[in-house]
Amino acid sequence: MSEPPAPLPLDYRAADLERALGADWSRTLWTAYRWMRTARSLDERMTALQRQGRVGFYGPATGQEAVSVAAGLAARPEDWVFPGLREQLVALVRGHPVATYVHHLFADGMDPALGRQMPCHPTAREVHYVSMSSCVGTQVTHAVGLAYAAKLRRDPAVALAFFGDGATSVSDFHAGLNFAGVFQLPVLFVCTNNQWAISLPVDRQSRVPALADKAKEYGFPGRRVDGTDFVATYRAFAEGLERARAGGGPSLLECVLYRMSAHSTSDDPGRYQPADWAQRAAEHDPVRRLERLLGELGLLSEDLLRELQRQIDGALREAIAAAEGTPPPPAESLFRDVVAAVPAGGSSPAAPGS
Ligand SMILES: Cc1ncc(C[n+]2csc(CCOP(=O)(O)OP(=O)(O)O)c2C)c(N)n1
Ligand SMILES: [Mg+2]
Repeated sequence: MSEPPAPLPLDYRAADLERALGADWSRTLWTAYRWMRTARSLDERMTALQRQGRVGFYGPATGQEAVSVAAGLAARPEDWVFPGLREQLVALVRGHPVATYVHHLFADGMDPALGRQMPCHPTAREVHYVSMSSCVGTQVTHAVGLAYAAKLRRDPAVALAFFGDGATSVSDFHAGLNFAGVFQLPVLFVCTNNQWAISLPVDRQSRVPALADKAKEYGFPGRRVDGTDFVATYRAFAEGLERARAGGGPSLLECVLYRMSAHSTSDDPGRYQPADWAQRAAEHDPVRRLERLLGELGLLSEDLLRELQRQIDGALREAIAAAEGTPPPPAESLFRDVVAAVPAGGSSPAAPGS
């Protein structure tokens, strides 16, 4: 696998930050940091709970937090989010309650999907966040379909289509980008290139080193951004969304980052990653990088950090206790939102052949 680039120093000055994030830049940075820390704590806690047998499955997004927070803060409420495998944080930043997400992870009676979806696949219609699909890449064409409808209806929504580096090898990626290019649709394609598709490194996925270059074939621009730099990533999202909103058509944003965790709780990366990968990836930790920047700007102290972590831990503890104290969905909820009238026989599906 090719050598990853060295992290660029985050040596932003106030004037750069104002240009990138707007006049309220210090509040934006602090909000971003709070969400990134929350996500990191969720990943640690849920991975531990899965190991204890208290949740069934979890897919961490450790190392990818800056991208989801940048998207969540840069997009407008009318935009629609079609996540890949690791963008649950976008829904939380857009206002889906963390406690509701935790109910979903426990698949209890307060889970909006009523336990009928795999854990870690939340759905949050109220914040225009579509349930993710474990089938790699299928959401790309769904996002394009929404963008086509938005254009026909003159609706100002932009569709954000997230996917991993591995998804650039599936046919839905190519069909989706081609259609969006031909019809100049309001879509921002976002590739979170964490350099792995489970055990397959990105250089076995594509001969082209920069995945952003694939956009050229479909007639629109692609750009690469350091996806561990919140400021640069936010700016890139703002520009891509603005272009789509103004009728400029689609673009592809490749966020280069480092998977700092296993693919999921069903994976053991020790079987295939180089021995020094974890250490190299940790040098690109987006949470530590933003923390350092906030410290240099005088916006973060040890005391503030301790207090923030105390609040996050408290909220998660409460949410987990509430979920574990909630009964499972009732059996008769099996058909809710599925059929208008529950068929005779109540909640039990008809026997085959009957
Ligand atoms: C169509 C399809 N093929 C294969 C799989 C098995 N699978 C699940 S995740 C994954 C890798 C995805 O890699 P990437 O797109 O880079 O996303 P990441 O997990 O790195 O976020 C594969 C091959 C699947 N779920 N769907
Ligand atoms: Mg990947």
